[in-house]
Amino acid sequence: MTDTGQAREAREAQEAKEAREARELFGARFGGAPDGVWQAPGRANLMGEHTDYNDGYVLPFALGQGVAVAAARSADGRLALCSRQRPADGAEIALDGLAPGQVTGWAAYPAGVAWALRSGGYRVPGARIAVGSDVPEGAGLSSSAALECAVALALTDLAGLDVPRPELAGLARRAENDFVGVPSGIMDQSASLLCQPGHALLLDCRSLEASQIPFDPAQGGSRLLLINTRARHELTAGEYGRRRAECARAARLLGVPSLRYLTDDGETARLSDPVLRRRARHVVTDNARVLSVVALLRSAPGDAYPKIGALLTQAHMSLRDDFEVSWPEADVAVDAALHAGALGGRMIGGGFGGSVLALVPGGARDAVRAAVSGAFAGRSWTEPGFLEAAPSASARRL
Ligand code: GAF
Repeated sequence: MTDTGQAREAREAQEAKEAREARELFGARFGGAPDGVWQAPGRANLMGEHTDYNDGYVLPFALGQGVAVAAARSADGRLALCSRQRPADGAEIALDGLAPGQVTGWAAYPAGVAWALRSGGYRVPGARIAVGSDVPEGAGLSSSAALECAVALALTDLAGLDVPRPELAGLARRAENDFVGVPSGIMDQSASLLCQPGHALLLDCRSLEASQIPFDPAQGGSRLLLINTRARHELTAGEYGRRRAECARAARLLGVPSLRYLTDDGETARLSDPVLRRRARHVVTDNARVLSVVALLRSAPGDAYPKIGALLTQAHMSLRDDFEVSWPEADVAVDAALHAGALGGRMIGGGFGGSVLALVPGGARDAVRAAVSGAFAGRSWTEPGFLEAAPSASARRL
């Protein structure tokens, strides 16, 4: 069997296991069988970081790993929640009168989704929901958005509502922004709800136009290696919000509605504050890198990977030096991967912890893993985690 065939089989087996575990948890906690099981994937982002809330471009792809929810409609107008990852932390929430600030912890994400759907005019019912996940938490792979999207799909399906996916992504984001209080952009929810297998999703975050870009590194002999640096990523921490505010200020000073309107990084020279200048330069150059990667994938998919690798490494330097959201473990992982033969690599997600994405020629995979592990061991850091990623399907009923 080919590598791709093996990967597909492994993914299907994993998916069946997730569905089974979610059903079992549902039975153990609530009794009986759920009405269905829904799964939504985590994501990695090929290019375009901190560009979404600047109205720019992003190019994420869905992971095979995701959040599975086993759910059943209930008539009592309440959301009953339990999680395999947090067995001691169940919740029961009355939906009528639900408002931001009333629910904390992980339950705020599903509760926020119900709240956002109802605020958007979708009369979703009470439900019993059992949650399981194989997205590593705190790894910057969007486990929160996956949870939101799985719940959004489950609740709307249970209510017999057919909400267009881009709108559902917006409502899931609203849950995160306005209910949980995390000021994220639209990338993660869009990736979880709109990606297709074998493709990356080009999303124009100004118009919300989404295009599927064929993306299959295995065909070009390369692999996508995700390196979990084990430094935990927390978006609620203040730096993400600070970067957003800096970008908004830079745009205001430059007299544009958002940094997306700048297409030439020379224009950032008009900013006298060196910090704002660097922030703006990252956004402008990263938007351009997204478009370059898309052009490479469209014109020469087989030969594109060495060039895409170089762009990944450039993006890492920009995130490290201009946007200043990288962290020591990510910098060491990128350097070690490059020395061991990776075509390129960069931190992904919001930063200050989480994962690195390395593009690796098939033959160098083991050397790259050994080099990164060795570099971490040499610094007495926790052993990194490795995950081979394949652009996968978006959220669905299993
Ligand atoms: C996090 C956010 F949730 C996204 O919206 C995006 O801004 C990303 O950080 C950085 O590109 O994942």
